Amino acid sequence: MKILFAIISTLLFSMTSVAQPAPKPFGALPSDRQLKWHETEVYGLIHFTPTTFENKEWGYGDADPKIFNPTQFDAEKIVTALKAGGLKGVILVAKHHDGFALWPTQTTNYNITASPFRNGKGDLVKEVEQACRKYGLKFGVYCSPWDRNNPVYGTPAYVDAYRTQLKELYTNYGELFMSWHDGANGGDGYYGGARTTKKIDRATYYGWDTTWAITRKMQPNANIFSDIGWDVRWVGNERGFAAETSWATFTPVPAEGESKTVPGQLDDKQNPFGTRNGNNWVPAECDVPLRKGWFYHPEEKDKVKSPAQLFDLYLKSVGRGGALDLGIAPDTRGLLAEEDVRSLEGFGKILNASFKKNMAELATITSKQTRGKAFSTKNLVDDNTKSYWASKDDDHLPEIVFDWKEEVEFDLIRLREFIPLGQRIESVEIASFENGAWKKIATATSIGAARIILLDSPVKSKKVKINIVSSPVCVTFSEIGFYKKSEF
Ligand code: FUL
Repeated sequence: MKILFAIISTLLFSMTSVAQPAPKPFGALPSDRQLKWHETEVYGLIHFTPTTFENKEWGYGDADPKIFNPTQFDAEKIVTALKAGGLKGVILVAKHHDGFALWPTQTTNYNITASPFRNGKGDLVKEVEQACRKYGLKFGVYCSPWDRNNPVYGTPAYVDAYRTQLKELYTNYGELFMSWHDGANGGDGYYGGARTTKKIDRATYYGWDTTWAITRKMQPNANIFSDIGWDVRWVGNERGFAAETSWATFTPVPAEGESKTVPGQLDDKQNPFGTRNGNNWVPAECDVPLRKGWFYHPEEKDKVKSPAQLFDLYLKSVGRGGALDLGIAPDTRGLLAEEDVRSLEGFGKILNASFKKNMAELATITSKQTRGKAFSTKNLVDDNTKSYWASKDDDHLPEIVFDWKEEVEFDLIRLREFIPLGQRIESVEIASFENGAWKKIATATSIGAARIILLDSPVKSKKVKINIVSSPVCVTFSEIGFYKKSEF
């Protein structure tokens, strides 16, 4: 008996010890902070300052703080409307180019306490932050480096003040998921009454390395956004979409005649595409206003994007491995206009209904190249991005087959790689078995965190296969899903 027990345990031990280890990581990898950012997918960027009351896009920096008087401002109403739209985070423009700080900063008198808002005792950053915490949305800040109000803009004293502003924002508003730094820099402005033009040297003036070291230290989970990264890159347009092939890895290209890339000084033609085998993991954020402009303008009432347009942008941003950052513009009451609320709600409904049910859950899923039990095809449909299917080391071009008892109808296919091991797949092909033969229905490149394919028309099928066409290493998938797009 003892001997039998010993044999069995030796056998079991040798079986587990030969179990396949995880694939080796490939290329640049995401940090934990970036992995959390990928889960956010859609978030809002709120622009609301005296510029709203001036009906402008860029305040000159000379607006009287008294015009900032949103008598019905209600952060919870705004945040709940965003939540209904499926947004999972909010970035508040705490200071735009006009220099007006929405919190009681020590660095300038040009701030919320000089306005009638809450009788000069308000802190709008706090109100939005608290509403986000209450309704479970992540919170982040945008603090414009360009400041058209500050008299010392252009001197080292301003850079100190800017860093102090960031420190205040990093200290008093809990954990931030993003620190957003726009690229508009220097030019004409009020500058304390000088009404002049100030030019700065983008390469050296702000000392971004020093500033972002502060971000890392004080807010280690905040993703730093700028046109070059560090964590998240600008997609290269403000229309809300990435290129069809958009790699999460990126090596920024210096502007012509420059040897170094610094924010505001790069050749951004590469940004929509990323860089295959780039030096760092820097996925694209696709920013676009819900209306025409970033700020509210009453005359743009009929320029609110429809739920269908938003869903299209979702497919071209999140569905291309990036995120959608939607500009939200409260009106002078301090509320979202009715048409904005309706559109967000419609978008949220399409999202929810479209991705409610993964039809792959009903299929028998097989692959000859499965790496081992721990990497089973079951992991493709368990709704858990931490588990994944993987192929064996030598199987770079595996095939996965989905068999259904009953015919299914779908027009959306969502693929997710297990990105902690890198962006491995170069291209895939998807085919449906029809009348005794495989018929190609889709191809895709650059999978990464998510690749969503919308077919030209719905496919009805009982058998579908996905095969990798090109990959330099064995591959992983944390999800494969088949869905039917819902109409609004
Ligand atoms: C740009 C700014 O110039 C716009 O006003 C807006 O804030 C947009 C999101 O970023 O750099």
